[in-house]
Amino acid sequence: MTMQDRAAKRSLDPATQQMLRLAAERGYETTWERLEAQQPQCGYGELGVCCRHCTMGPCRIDPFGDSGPQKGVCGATADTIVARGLLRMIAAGAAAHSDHGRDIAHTLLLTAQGKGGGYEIKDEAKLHALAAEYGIATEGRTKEDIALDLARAAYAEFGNQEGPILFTRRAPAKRVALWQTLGIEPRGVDREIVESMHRTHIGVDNDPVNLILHGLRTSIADGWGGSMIATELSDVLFGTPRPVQSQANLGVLKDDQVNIILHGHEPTLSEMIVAAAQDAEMLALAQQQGAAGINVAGMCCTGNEILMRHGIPVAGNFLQQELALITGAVEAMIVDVQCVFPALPELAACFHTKIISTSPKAKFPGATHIEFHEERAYEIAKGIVREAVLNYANRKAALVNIPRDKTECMVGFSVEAIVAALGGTLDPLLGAVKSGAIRGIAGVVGCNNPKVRHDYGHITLVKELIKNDVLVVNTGCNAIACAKAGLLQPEAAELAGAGLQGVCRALGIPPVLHMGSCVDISRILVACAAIANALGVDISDLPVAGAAPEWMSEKAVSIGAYVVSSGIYTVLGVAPPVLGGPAVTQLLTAGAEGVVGAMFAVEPDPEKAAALILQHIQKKRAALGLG
Ligand code: SF4
Ligand code: MSK
Repeated sequence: MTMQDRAAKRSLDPATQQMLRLAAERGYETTWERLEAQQPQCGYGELGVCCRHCTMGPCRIDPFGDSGPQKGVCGATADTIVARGLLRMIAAGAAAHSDHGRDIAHTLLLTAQGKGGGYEIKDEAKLHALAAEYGIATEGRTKEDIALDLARAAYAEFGNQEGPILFTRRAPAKRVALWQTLGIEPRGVDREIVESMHRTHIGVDNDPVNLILHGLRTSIADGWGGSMIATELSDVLFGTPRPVQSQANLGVLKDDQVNIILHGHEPTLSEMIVAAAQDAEMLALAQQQGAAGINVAGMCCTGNEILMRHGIPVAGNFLQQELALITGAVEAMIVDVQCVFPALPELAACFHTKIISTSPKAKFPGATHIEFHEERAYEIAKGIVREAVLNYANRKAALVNIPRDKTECMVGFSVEAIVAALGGTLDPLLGAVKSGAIRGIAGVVGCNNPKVRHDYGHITLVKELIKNDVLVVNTGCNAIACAKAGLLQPEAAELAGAGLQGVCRALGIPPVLHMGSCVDISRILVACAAIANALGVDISDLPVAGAAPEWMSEKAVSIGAYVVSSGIYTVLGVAPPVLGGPAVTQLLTAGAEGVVGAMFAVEPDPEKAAALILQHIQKKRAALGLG
């Protein structure tokens, strides 16, 4: 296979293909080579039938049943092992999102106490709305006093023993009642995660159904708890996103400027870096170093956070993190937590690029560690930017290869922004759904995965959906894929069916609405709840669906679980490690429908995935009498 063909097989994105060809030419190792080196990957692991929860193991179950053990040493069956493994994945994913939410609550607390090193409360209207939801008095109080009570109340949601988690009350009453009947209404965020670990210890919960039900409860604590707290309090601190124009792909890096890439997830650090990069002192220093300016670009979800709020361009999604380094034009890649390859420092050593880790929770051997503390946020951010600026002089011109590809995008569709675009009420959207101009709404989210052709699953599925008049809302790496492919521009309406096209043209919006980072899938839940409440039905009655065509992380497992728990049919492009447990597989892909009103499907072909979603939307429309 030629280098060209190989690169095209790995990615749909031209900038990525260009960098992959360069990597092959120069012998830089990327995730794709490491995936190949891992072949064949463990079949037991793939099916989820291995367990090392105790030292009587590790145990694995023969999936074919004729040549190996059918039970672990303790007697655990394949379904028990699979269910325990899945529950631990959900717990890890929920922990990641929720710890992010806790950090934002902590930042709000410090800010309210006057100890936030440069943060301020940017959205007072949202602060007041949330205070009202929590029953916090606002009359005659300063925003700091209100924020202090709000931060404390949100903080308490993590350690609460009895619940309910307040934001679960945003779900339609029927949904909440169903969760209560099933015994899966979450109590405190941390409690459900801890209980997941307890239940999956040897000799505790061995009933696959009981384990999966707790997985749903833990995931609800993420989606309607930790993640939603992260989103809402980020809006209070940093502002609720409104539509803004920007650009996406590696072409946003600049030849003649200091390039800083912000990679990871939490907006606390990235917000301050964005501010510090505009500091006159830093700009003067950059000039002294011979640079025309300081160019900040995002990557993955921290990229989405600053893209949505400031229009800071995004350099790429998950699988482009190494390729950004291969441009040779990055002075510093600043990382915090989640989705950051441990491989980065070794690759960065081939260039002048500094990998700067900042979180006490995430250190990377080979990286420069400059620990970030909210109390001294601006001062530390300036120190980090200084490191990057001073590194500009070390750039090796001969190694610089910045692809030209960059695409215009319109982003920033928070629920508030969507309602504003609709003229202040959901009615035009409901009208369009009822008339059939919009057949339904699909949330397409999630990662990249080198097992799937990069961006192909995302773009093919989204194009197919909008062509069939399904409005797409997205977050995470799907949103970045769509930005690069030009689907986040109002002009992309021409790719939509006549009905959706008409709605987009009338409102001046793209057919694919960027709603934010991974934790912002909570915005999609809020939107679904609002639509269901307006129609007087449950979320599971709506013509809506979810999809994650290229997912890879444990966070995505938790997301999938809370989306299904919320009543939304979800199609996965990559199979989770459950297929070795027939009862668990049956429960997730069929039985769940009768329990929570929604289920999973696994479909690697994005065109077939679109067909499944369209079929589902049609079924729901018919049940609502919408035809
Ligand atoms: Fe094996 Fe059971 Fe121990 Fe798992 S918990 S390693 S199945 S003995
Ligand atoms: S960054 S979790 S690769 S979407 Fe949120 Fe992208 Fe998935 Fe990370």
